[in-house]
Amino acid sequence: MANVTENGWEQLWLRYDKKVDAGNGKYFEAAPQLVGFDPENCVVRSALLELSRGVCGMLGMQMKAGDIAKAVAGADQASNGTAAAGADQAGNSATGASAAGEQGKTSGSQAGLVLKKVPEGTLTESGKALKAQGYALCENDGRLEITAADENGLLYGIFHLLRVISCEKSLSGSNVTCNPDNPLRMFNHWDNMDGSIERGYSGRSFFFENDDIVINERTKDYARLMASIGINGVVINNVNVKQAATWLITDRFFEKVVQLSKIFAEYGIKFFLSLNYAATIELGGIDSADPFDERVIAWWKAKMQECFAKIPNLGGFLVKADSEGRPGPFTYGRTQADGANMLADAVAPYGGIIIWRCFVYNCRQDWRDRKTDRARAGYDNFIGMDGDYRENVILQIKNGPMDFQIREPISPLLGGLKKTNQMLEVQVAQEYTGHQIDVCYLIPMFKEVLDFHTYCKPGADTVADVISGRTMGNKNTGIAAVINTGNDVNWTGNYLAAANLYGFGRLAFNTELSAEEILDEWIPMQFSTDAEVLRVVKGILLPSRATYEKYTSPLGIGWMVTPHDHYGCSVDGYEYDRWGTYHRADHLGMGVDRTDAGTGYAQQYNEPNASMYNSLETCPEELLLFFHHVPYAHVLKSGKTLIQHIYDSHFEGYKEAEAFAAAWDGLQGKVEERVFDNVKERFGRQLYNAREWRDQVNSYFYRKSGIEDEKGREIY
Ligand code: GCV
Repeated sequence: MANVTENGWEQLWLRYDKKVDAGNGKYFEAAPQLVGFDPENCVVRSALLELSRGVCGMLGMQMKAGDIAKAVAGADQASNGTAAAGADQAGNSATGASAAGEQGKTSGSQAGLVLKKVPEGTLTESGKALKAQGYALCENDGRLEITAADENGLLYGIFHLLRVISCEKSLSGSNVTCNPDNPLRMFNHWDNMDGSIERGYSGRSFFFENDDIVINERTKDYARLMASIGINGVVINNVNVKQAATWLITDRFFEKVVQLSKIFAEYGIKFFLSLNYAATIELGGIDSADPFDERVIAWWKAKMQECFAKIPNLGGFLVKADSEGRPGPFTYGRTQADGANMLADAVAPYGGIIIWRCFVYNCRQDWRDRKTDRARAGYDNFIGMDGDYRENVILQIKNGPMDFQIREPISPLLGGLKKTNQMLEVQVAQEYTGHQIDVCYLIPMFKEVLDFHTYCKPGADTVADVISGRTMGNKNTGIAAVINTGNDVNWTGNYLAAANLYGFGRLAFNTELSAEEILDEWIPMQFSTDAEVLRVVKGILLPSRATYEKYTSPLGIGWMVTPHDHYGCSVDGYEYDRWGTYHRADHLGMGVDRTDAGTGYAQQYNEPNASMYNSLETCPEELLLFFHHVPYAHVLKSGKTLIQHIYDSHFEGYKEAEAFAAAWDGLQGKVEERVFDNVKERFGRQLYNAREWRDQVNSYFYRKSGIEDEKGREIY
């Protein structure tokens, strides 16, 4: 069961240890036939090598690297008669394929594995049209065929096949077509060049150390992990681009940037960098970053020409402007569209895109006037320019209007913007959701976001519709997550946090997957196919978000975390409100009035959402305190008063966390010892944290309200 490689890090769900063969070995007795794919293509080669590695590890079908080279060579001769690339050079894995076979044939009767390229739009066996980066996997009479319109599709098809083997399921009778729902499926790293990670909870960066770029075998394993879940774009550096990171677009780092981006290219992943909007000042020696200044425009044009000429796999750039101290166009009296478009024009000749974040707000606002509302900022700063953005600009919008709280309404910009490319940003890194100490499976939350009806267009109005391009018919759209990885042996600090890493990628590819289906894949791949392990881990993960919510901030109010660190309870701790009034709690009630009578935020939604949130009667209760200031005696639909709900949910949340820890204890001996110990140790810390939250929140509101707990429990 060993899964720590000799290099010192794990393979997570790509561990490829020995599995029970559910009758799949027969597809790999002969070398796979390549039809239409260029065997010299680096992504094709990665796919074949992954196949060989997986089949060898899981089914024990030995084959030397030379044999896959033969397979590649055979295919190459059959398709275009040129010499093949030596797979030996590309890796040293073994493969289940045994001989070159009759390459290029597509005869329906031939058993084995066929990897076939077809034009986009081709109808698959299951009657669907193949899209870019999609694949079909089909089995008939011992012949298994992966059909794809491009190399990414082939790679994802191979990973699908390996997933099935890893879960000890049969490939026989397979007939699926999997097209990606989102064109762009990205991870954003908040890694700094000194090796630290902003909001990182699993060690240091594996991309950077001592203001330099790190490239090693782990980089490749990272790319494999990403490709295995369908990720096709990665931003390697923090959106807060400071000091050395500003120089990533200069000769000082180009050589290593290129090396890194080539590794990504081998796995079909576009390479992105975060940009410092003020680079004209910091690098260019120009005294301005005004997007209308000709010197600024010319500098960026030349810089982008240089970047795209030097970095072959560059997809574009991510920009955080005018937020939390970062520079931006506001300094020059320009709009966010002015800034984004100036950069978009500079990258357009090279097919580049600019992903512009909508996390723009004034963190120095004075909250005491009760009208000021950070939640309003994203919409107020962007909605007026809807339709003014270039085609190669995508606005990246956090799921909620504030900042990745355990419960927030969906940002009204999503589906509020009707003529602008949009991308959803979620946070897999557990900044506000337990720092990868507390268990918190986030996929149920992401599903809620994707399923939300924005009412922007009849029949195609969910967030999933908007970001997939279905609403507007646009193609520069997608989904991004702030990643939760670091250089810890297990990548994510807590082993259970890898469920969020895996789950995000799978969900980004297929937004229809349920949170449970994702676990049904991930648990057998990463831990064990033992039914008890599956039952217990699912029993912990599926309700874990609800549990975390119960023992932290109630009914959508959010925050109440320690300032800056964002772990642990501090009821008045919201760092951008130094008067401690964010939650508006007094002796009578609590909650922020965001109705017409309050900050007016509810009006930012399309109808009927605006009215729904505006009214106390129709506002969903899980968001009650986000939208309304409510007396403690207010009776909820459950029949409980608000204050009793606070007490009860906090006691319940703690008890549930205790039950998770006990359930995990039952897995001793069923999962590897270091996995068991790691999660057990985290549960110990989670219980301490949950108890602190429970007691601090309950005491705070008991003292404010003076209302006793009906159940007479100990509240101080
Ligand atoms: C990268 C929050 C986080 C910051 C983060 C910021 C952002 O404010 O606390 O660490 O900065 O969001 O998303 O830009």
